[in-house]
Amino acid sequence: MDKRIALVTGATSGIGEATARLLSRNNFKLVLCGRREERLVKLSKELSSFTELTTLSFDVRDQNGVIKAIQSLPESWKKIDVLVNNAGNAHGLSPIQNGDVEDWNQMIDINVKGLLYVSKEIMNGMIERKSGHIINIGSIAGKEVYPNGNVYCASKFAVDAITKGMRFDLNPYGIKVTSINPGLVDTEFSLVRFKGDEERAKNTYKGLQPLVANDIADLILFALTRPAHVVVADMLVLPVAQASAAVVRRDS
Ligand code: NDP
Ligand code: 8X3
Repeated sequence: MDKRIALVTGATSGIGEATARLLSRNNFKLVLCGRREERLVKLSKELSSFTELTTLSFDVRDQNGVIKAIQSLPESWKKIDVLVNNAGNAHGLSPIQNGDVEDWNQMIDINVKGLLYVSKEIMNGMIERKSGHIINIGSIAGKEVYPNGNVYCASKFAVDAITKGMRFDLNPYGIKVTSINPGLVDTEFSLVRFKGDEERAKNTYKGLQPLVANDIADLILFALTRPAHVVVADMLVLPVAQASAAVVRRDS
């Protein structure tokens, strides 16, 4: 079987990087995306013994940059079979009345508008070919609001709504749409949320065994390898220690 081409956003770290590693060994050619170009180049070199790869460095917030980057793909890379919309982050964790408007803008621009810009560039090709698979990385924060989660939760609720919208609107074209919604995963996520404060980031996972990026990559591969007539629509995955967005059992 020919290898499918998968474009993974946020491949420079965490869930996206683990997904790139796993897909490279499982019959996918890869377009690795992220802003940190040196990481993309390093990862691409490392995985080149397993598959063909190319890289695109762009900021998902910049619609023109997104269009330019995706249109710059060589002809042989333009037929994207799989889009993993993974790029995203939380910025800050404060009561809404103390929220930083710049943090709000980042979360809405990256997690919501960025996902839309990338999808828009890729969906039309899938529609023409009447095939494709879009995997959106949501979150338990897109299913339940938790204290101080306010705008991050809103951005992930928006991802949930967009995923459901895609499922309706792309249904006539046979395009699969999957939503994967993790709980606590130990990546660079908390370091970004707490603006480089390593102590606070570490405390997020203190006293529990969180998920690791590879746990989510496994589910992405599972969803991508179901038979043609099956779509995994929506998965919620938590560490055993987590019962809900706000209820987590920690060893003292
Ligand atoms: P990481 O911080 O490890 O990775 C985030 C990725 O997103 C990086 O590769 C980063 O690349 C990319 N990214 C961020 N901003 C931009 C931007 N403006 N333009 C392009 N790429 C960008 O976190 P995770 O791996 O944990 O996060 C991946 C996804 O999983 C996110 O959507 C997150 O919301 C979601 N998630 C995470 C959970 C967790 O607990 N970790 C739980 C549930 C969902 P670069 O900086 O190089 O651009
Ligand atoms: C990341 C999980 O609980 O920190 O989306 O919001 S959480």
